[in-house]
Amino acid sequence: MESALTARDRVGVQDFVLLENYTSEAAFIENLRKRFKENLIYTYIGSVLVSVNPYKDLEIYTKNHMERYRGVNFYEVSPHIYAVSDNSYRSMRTERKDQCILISGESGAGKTEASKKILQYYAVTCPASDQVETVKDRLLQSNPVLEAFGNAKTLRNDNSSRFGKYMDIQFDFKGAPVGGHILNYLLEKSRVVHQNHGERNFHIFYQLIEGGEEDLLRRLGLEKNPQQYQYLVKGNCPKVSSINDRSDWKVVRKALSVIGFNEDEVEELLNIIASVLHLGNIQYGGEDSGNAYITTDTQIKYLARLLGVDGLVLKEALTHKKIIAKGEELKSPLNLEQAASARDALSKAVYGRTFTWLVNKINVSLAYKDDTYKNASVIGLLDIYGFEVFQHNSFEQFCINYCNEKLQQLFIELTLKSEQDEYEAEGITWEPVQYFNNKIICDLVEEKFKGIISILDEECLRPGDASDITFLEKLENTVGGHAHLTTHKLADGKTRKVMGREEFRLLHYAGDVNYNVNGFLDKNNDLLFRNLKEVMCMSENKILTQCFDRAELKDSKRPETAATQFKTSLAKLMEILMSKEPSYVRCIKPNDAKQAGRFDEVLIRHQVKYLGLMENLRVRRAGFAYRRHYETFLQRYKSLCPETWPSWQGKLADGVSTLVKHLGYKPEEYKLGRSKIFIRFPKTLFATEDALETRKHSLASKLQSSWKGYR
Ligand code: AD9
Ligand code: MG
Repeated sequence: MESALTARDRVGVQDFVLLENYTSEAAFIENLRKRFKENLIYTYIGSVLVSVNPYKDLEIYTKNHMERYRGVNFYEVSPHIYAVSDNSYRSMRTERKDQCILISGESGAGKTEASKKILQYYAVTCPASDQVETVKDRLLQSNPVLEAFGNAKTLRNDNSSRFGKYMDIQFDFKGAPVGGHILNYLLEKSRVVHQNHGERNFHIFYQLIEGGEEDLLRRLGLEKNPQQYQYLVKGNCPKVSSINDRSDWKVVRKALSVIGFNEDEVEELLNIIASVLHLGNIQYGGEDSGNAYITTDTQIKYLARLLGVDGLVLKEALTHKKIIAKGEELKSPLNLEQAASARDALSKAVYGRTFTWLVNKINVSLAYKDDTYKNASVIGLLDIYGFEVFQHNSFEQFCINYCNEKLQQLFIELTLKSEQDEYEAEGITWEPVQYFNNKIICDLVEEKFKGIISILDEECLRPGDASDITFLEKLENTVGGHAHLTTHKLADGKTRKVMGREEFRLLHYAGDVNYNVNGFLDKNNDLLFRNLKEVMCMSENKILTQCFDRAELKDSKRPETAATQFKTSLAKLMEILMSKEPSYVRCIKPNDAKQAGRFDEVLIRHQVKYLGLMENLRVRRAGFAYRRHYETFLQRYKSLCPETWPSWQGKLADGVSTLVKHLGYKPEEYKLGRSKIFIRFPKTLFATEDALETRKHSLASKLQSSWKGYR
């Protein structure tokens, strides 16, 4: 049998708080590496779960595993996503407090897989009834549908979620799941019309083309070859070895019917998907005057039929722009470039709004119908894009990283608060911890009038010569002196070299990121010409009539900009999360090659940094490395003291006190709270663990020799 000491050498510690040298990043990474080698992908920092993507199927998600984690004490079994799931579930049940599980990490780190594992855990282990079975099925089946429409192959992940997702699972008083609700954030619409080399459009397009039955494709006017479609060829990557579009199509079709889509709705939905492909194939020619005209009439014919719109009106709208000035309608022709961008704007709007419609439709199907469930308890799952730093960072990265700043702020505040609360509840003096509060960066982005978003909106609304560059200049003039923002103009000699003229740099909590302002105004405006909106409002497609509301045409107010909408939805999300008790899953991607067994240290060190794990550990370890309820502690170690073995009859606190005195704990090594023992250093605990191991050994060998005597 391996001793506790050598086991620790081999597989590391299962909780980073037990690292002797807890401030050392090298020790942290070494511990991760040891465990990863042994296929131990999960490790705790206190109650936070750190998970490293194994890039292979491990036999740790079976029903037996689920049973093993059900109802057991969090720390008594090895770290697992099921332990976190179970812990949240039990806290919800016993403390009647809503929970949320926040999953973060960079693209490909395993967030979506983790959220699916949690959902499966609840589906299998929670009590059920007939009605609940339907809800469980729908909750599970919402995933393939949302992934088909919201995920795509990127360079980083073959199944990358291109939207943020927060999902509430609602439970009744018996603890059975009875409903759910999904909020979606910032779908990457630009992917509909353009993909980088080696990337694809959203899965659904390929699934439909590869998997769609012949009559269906004929009706939609589609050919069975993705290479025929302009919107699918940009990345030059029609096939992905890890993806089977044809079988995924079947899964999605079935999922749609489980969720409750009827045949008509599916037909309308597919009409829209096919229409986007036809829109992409619309081509323009240029008249001598420079005005654009459409050269591909077949597409218009299909579009008119599939969307139920007048072909001529659509044609006109794709080549002209209509504006209302002083109450009068003015129409002006578009040039080639403008026409192509109007067409793409329409495709993005149609796809983006259809996606939102889909989420709403799933929500209707997940909504609990019975009034008796009104007071349902909730566990929320947040699977949202992690911090992104690319070679070229644009408006999307700006929004995503802003979101991560907000989540980090929440995390720091809540972790510190929960530490503080625990010390207070246990009657132990709180020792203040120094930490970096990133509120200053959140304010820089979101403050009224002076924040980056406000400045961007102001430029978007300003008539005249407003451009991406004037936005940058305004940034320089307004927040140029800020400690967390630099531009080429403001940079000192050292940084100037690595900054472009069109960039601004934000000093995020996780590191510095340069953002290129090109396209910021357009993306933030996210405008669709009025006449294109009008055509969509006239559509006979029932989904589109819900997506494009006529009221929008009457409303002369400008719609909210993309960044402001995002800011508002994030503020709401923070409110939701604040009202719940959080648990955290921090996902790490081990290498860029999507390969099993490869532990790329440089890449991992980066993630440890921008997930704020060292800071997290420092806060958690500031006072005491280890804390346990008296009962748990006594149960585990009582055999080490003759007075507590085989059982302690008196008060638990007295039992623990007797035990640790017998073990020779020095007063500075521990503190006794109201219900828990706090141990300051890991070595104290290790010595106790080793003593336990030695005792087990000597018992085992005694037992063996006494058996020999009988033989
Ligand atoms: V993104 O920000 O949406 O691009 P995620 O969601 O963090 O990203 P995802 O969960 O999709 O990553 O994981 C990427 C791939 O890693 C999966 O498709 C699996 O092939 C692989 N993976 C992730 N987690 C596990 C796991 N626990 N076991 C086995 C895994 N494979
Ligand atoms: Mg994902």
